[in-house]
Amino acid sequence: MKRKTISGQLVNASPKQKQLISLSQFIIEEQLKIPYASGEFSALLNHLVYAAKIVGREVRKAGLLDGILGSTEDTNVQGETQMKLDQYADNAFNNSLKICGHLCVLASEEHEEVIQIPEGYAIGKYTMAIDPLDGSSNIDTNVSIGTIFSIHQRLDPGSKAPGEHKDLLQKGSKQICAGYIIYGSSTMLVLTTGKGVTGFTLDPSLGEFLLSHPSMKTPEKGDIYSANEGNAGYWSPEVQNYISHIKSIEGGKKPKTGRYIGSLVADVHRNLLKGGIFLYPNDTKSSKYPNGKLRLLYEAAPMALIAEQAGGMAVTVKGERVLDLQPTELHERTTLIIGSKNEVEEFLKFIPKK
Ligand code: P6P
Repeated sequence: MKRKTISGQLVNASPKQKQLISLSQFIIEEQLKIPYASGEFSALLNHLVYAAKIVGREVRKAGLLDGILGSTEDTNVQGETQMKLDQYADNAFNNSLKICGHLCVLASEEHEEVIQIPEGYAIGKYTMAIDPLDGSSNIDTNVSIGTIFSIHQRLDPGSKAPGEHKDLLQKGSKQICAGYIIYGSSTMLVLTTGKGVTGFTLDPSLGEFLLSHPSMKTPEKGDIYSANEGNAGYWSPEVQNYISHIKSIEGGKKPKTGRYIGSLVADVHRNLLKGGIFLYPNDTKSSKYPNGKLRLLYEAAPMALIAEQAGGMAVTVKGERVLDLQPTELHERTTLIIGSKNEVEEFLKFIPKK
C-alpha cells in the first residue's frame, strides 16, 4: 500500500505497520542520540507537555465552564485585554515550569518582567520564553489558538545563580528547542531541536501525545497567502506591490488564495503543511505597530526556527533573517514574513537591496 508523507513522497506503509511512538519515548530516543544530554532537557519538555495537556483540556471544554470564557478586567503588558483563558494558561505553564528545576528564568507574554525561579527550587541551565495562549481574541469564537515556546541554554550553563534578561535575550539561531501547541480540531504539538520538525497529536483516550507527523517538511511553494489586508493602507509601497503582484490576474496569471485566521499558530501551521506565505508587516503610516505586531522572543523566533527546519524561510520586511536578529527587550516586536522558500524569496524580490 502506497501512502504519502507530509512532503508528498510516496512511501510503502500500511496502517498495521505504523508504530505509535509517544512524545515521551521520542524525547528519550532523541536524548540517547545526544551524547552530552543529561536528561534535564527531556525532563523540561515533559513539564511543558504536562501543562499543555491541562490547558488543552480547559480549551476543549471552555464553552461549558462558568467563568473561563470572556475577558477579564485586566490588560497584559501589551495593553491587550486579558481573556480568562489567557490567565488560566499563563498560570498552568508558569506554575509547572518555574518549579521544574531545569529553568533559570522564564519570560511570558503575560508578564512585563522576567519570572524568577521561586526560593527553595533548583535553578537549571535553560531559559524559556512562552506565549501561553496566542490568538486568544479568537477563544470565544471557537477558532484554533495555540501556545508558542522557545528554549535557550543560559549563557553560563554551569551557573546556579538566578537567570537574567541576558540569558533570555539571545538570537533565535541559538534556540535549542522551539515549537508550538495548536488547540484545533485536534491538539498537536510541533517542535524542533534543530534536527528537523516533528509533530505529535494528543490521543485524549491515552492522555499522550503520539507521533503523527515525523520529519515535517513544508512545500517549497504554495498558493496560500495570509495577511490582515485591513492594514494594507499602512504598509510600505514594497509590501503593497508584492500583495498586488500575488493577487494579479494579468496575462492570465492565477492569483494566490487568501487564508487568514488571525491566530499565528493556526495560520503558520496550515501554511507549514500546505505551503504558502504569512505576512505581518509594520505600519509605516500609523503609530500602532511601527515595528510590526508580533513579538520576537516568543512568537517570531520560535516560528522562524520551525519554518527553517522544515525547509522554509522567515525574514523581516527589510529582508533580515529573523533568526539573526539580536533581541534587546523581552517584549520587542518585529515584522514577520514566513513560509515556503520560493514564496519568501519571491517577496524578497520586492524589497530594495541595502
Ligand atoms: P491582527 C494574536 O493576537 C496575534 O498576536 C497573532 O496570533 C496573530 O497572528 C496576530 O496577532 C493577528 O493580528 O492585527 O491581524 O488581529
